[in-house]
Amino acid sequence: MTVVLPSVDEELIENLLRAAQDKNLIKVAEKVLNGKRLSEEDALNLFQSKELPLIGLLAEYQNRKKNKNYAYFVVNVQINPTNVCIYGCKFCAFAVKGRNHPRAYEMTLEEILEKIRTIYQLGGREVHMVGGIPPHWRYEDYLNLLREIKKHFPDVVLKAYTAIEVYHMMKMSRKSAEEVLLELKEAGLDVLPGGGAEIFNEEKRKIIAPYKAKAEEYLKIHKTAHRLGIPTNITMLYGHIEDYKDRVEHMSKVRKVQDETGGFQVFIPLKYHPEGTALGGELASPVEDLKTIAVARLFLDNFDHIKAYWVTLGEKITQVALNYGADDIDGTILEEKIVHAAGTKAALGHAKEKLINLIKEAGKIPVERDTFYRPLKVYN
Ligand code: V47
Repeated sequence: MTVVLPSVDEELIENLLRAAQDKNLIKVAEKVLNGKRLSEEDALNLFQSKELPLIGLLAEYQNRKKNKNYAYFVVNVQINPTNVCIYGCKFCAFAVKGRNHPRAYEMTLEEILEKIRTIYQLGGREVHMVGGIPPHWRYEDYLNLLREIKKHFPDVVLKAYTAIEVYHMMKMSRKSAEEVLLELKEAGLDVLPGGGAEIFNEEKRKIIAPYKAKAEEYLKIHKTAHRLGIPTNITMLYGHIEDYKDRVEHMSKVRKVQDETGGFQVFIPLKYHPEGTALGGELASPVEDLKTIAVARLFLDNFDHIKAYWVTLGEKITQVALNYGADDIDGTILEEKIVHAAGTKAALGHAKEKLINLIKEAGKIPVERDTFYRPLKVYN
C-alpha cells in the first residue's frame, strides 16, 4: 500500500500564519500546531473568522494526522421504508402525517428486499435504513423487519433506526433503552445511524423538532448503545435557525460523550435544505459548509472520521470538503428520499466508479470501507 505523506506541513501553515490578520485565529492555530485541545471559545472564534483558507489548512493538517491521504466510501443502499410520521418536524419535507395523505407511502417487505438484492449483487453489504415514525407500526414490526432482512441476507450490515426511533420503541414497549437496544441487536441491528440529532440547543430544538426526544434522552440512547457494543454515528443539522453558539454547544455535547465512551464512529454535519419545508429559509453558503466541516475536524479531536455527506453537500462541495478536514463521503446510496424531498439536486444511483473518481479528483486515495470503517480495498 503506497502512503502519500501529508502535503499540508507545518512550514506551509506557519507561512500562512505570518500573513494572517485574525489574532484569535492565530491563537487557535498555535494550539492546533502544538496538539492542544480546542475550547468552545476557540471553536466559536473559528466560526467567526473570515480567514477560511487558513482554517481549512489547519483542519486538513489535523485530518491527515489521523487519516493520511485516504478518503473513505462504502457500497451501500439507503432505504426509507415509509414517510408516514407522527412527528411534524419543521425542517422535514419528507414526512407526512397520516397514511391517507396523497404523498404517503409504505414499502412492502418484498420491495425492501429487492433494493437490498440490487446492492448485494454489486458486492455492497451496508443497508442504511431510516424513515418516518408511523402511528400504526408496533414495536414487533421494527424487530421483525430486521429479522426478515437478516434471514434473507445474513451477512449484510444493518445500520438502522435512529435514536429517535429507539426512543419511540421504548415508549411503545415500556422498556428501557438497554432492553430495546439488546432486542434490536438480537434481531439483527449492527450500527445505529446518526440521524435525529438535529441541533441539541433546547430552545432551537423546541422550535424545529418540538416532539422529538430531548438532547439528553437522545444522547443517553447512544451512550447505552456504546456500552452494549453497538457503534453509532452522530449528525448535526446546520444552516436553519441555529447560530454558531448552538453549533459549538452541539459539538461540545458530542465530544463529551465521545470522551466517556469512544463509541461514535463518525461525525456528520448535515446541510439543511429548505425547499417544501414548514421552516423555509435559505441554503447555507459553500463557505459555511466548508467552515462547519473544518471546525468539526478541529474541535472533535476524539473522532477518527468526519463525513462530507454528498447527498446534502452536492458532489462539488464534497470534493472541496475532502481538503477541508473531511475524510469520508458516505456511499453509493442508490435511493434517498429525505433530503431529496427538501430539494437537494444531488443525482442518485452513483456507481462505485463515480465515487472513486470524485475522491481521486479531490487529490485523495479512495478506500472502500465497510460500515465499521475497516478498509476493504484501496484504489491507488
Ligand atoms: O435526521 C431531514 C436530516 C437526517 C432535512 O449515520 C434533512 O452515517 C437536510 O441522519 N435538509 C437523516 N437534512 C439522514 C441521516 C444520515 C445521513 C447519512 C449518513 C448517516 C449516518 C445519517 O436527515 C435526519 C435529519 O437531520 N434531514 N430533513 C432537510 N430538509
